[in-house]
Amino acid sequence: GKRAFVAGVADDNGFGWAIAKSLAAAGAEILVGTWVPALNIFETSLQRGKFDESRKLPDGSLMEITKIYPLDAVFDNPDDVPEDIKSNRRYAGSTNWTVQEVAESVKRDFGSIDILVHSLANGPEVSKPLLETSRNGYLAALSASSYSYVSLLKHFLPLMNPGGSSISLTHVASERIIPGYGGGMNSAKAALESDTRVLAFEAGRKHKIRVNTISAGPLRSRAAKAIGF
Ligand code: ZID
Repeated sequence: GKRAFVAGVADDNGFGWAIAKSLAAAGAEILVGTWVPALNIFETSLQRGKFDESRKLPDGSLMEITKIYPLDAVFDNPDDVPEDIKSNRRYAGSTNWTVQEVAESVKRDFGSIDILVHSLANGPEVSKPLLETSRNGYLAALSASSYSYVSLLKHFLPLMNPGGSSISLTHVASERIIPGYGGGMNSAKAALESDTRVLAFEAGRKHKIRVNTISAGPLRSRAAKAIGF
């Protein structure tokens, strides 16, 4: 069977959860990466059976998540983590959650994966029009929503089996004006799409790994509700 690492699952409402379920239904083993500040509530809800109804697979069995890794995809290694995050109460309880450390942990625990899913985005100023977006807000959107994919793929490639596949989720706002999707998120998705072409070329040649991004239709996920969709 195949093994998948799905980054960006913190409840049962988003694309990451749905993709994990489809992969589980097709027989894949599921590992997830959960944003550190959301880890506690996700693990607790899962343990208490809150997601049992939505864990149901077509054959009646429940999706098993073999392991949940804390992850913050805006940091590549411990040297990148600023003091205020290190000492933040929501982060202090977890360890090894930078991208490089998560890849190392997965390698140590399982050796290899076949499928990498990037289902995460964040734009702190998403509700601001581009004309009112700060430099920091814009760069943070790119860091969390675009470079996070470059970084994940870079660090997971060495443990991906040849013939494997990687996907991310993009947004039509990369090519059309979508008022309300501000803060540089349009730019972040345009970067994600352009990077997908380059990464497909590079990872395809070097490691025989496919790289794609899917421009899905709207889904009332937590992230979508937060921006009023
Ligand atoms: P979600 O909240 O389930 O997933 C986002 C996840 O990212 C959450 O679990 C966060 O905890 C996690 N996260 C945030 N920051 C970090 C970080 N630094 N490190 C690790 N994890 C982090 O929401 P979702 O399912 O909507 O989002 C998944 C992907 O789908 C994202 O890339 C979205 O941009 C993308 N996407 C979603 C929608 C949608 O409808 N929900 C659309 C397009 C793309 C969309 O809104 N027409 C109109 C609208 C749309 C599509 C078409």
